Amino acid sequence: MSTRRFETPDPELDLLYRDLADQDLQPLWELKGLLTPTPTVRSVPHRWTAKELRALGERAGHLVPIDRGGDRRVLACANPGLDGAPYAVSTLWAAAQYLGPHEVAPAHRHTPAALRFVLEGTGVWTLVDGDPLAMSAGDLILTPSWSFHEHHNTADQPMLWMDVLDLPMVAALEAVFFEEGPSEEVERLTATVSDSERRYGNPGLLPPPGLRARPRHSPLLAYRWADTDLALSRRLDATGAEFATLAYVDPTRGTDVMPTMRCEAHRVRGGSRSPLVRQTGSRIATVFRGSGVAVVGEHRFDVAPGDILAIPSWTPWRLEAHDPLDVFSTSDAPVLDALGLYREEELS
Ligand code: 1HN
Repeated sequence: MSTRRFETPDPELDLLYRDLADQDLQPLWELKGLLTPTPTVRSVPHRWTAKELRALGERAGHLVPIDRGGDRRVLACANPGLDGAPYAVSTLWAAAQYLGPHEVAPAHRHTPAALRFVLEGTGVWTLVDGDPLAMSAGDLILTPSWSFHEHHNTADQPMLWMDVLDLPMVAALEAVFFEEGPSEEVERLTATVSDSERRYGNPGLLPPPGLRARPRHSPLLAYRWADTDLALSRRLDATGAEFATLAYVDPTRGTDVMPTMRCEAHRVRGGSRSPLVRQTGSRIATVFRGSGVAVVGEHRFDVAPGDILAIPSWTPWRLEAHDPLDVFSTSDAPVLDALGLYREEELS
């Protein structure tokens, strides 16, 4: 590839443009669209239905053994606006992962951070640096940057969950590293309560400051649906509002759970809707319970449990509930916040 050569009818100027191109230089005065009044957004609003994700995951489960799929049986949501890149929105990877009965997705680690939101089932444990985290429907499980993680299914049923990674962001920063886990047999641990939850999962109670771990991410690695459910219903009771959003936070600092991803739980009362808002940064959402409509830009997507939605930057969105609607979402907001680029507005 060579530098773009600009052309003009003025022969002398045209010569200059040729010589500039020879030196891999470009004239700013010919460059269009660098600074736009509002963000240029390549990703488009999109919905992947649970029905298709489940059916196709199941077919892959029969046809593709885990070792053939680079250790994971994952169907990547590829946004139609991103020219075939396996990214759900420009900064986030989102996928459905299908793990069959008694299968193991072996340990590895990478600098892109991941989170899992469990769509259905129970009986899978994710070991994060050896700590066994049980996975059940509605749970949020973190696998922070560079932590070893493997998944093993102890059940006779398959399990399906949504993976979200900051991979496109880390790839853009050219900071992707990857390493296989130890090749010797890892002990397939299970536990009803993880070490992380024993230490950091007690409401309002933490080890004294001097005894706390201080990683860049939340030391609490699992957020259980029963707690989320209770917190959402209490929030609605407390405010009397039609709609509640709660942020999952690092209990030691009150900050986002990981440096690159903000996680939120939303509940809309049956027959109600959330305000129409837009924010800078990209968001992935999935429906956990209920049904309704997700308005994203010009689209009105009917949504059911397990559907995955792409909500691109600066695109107005709202949730409309038929029955009470519970939605999990995650975004790159901590990065925009840290850089002073986060903007949010409510539209009438
Ligand atoms: C990964 O490690 C997992 O551990 C899932 O479950 C999806 C997508 C891209 C790169 C690594 C997992 C992934 C991934």
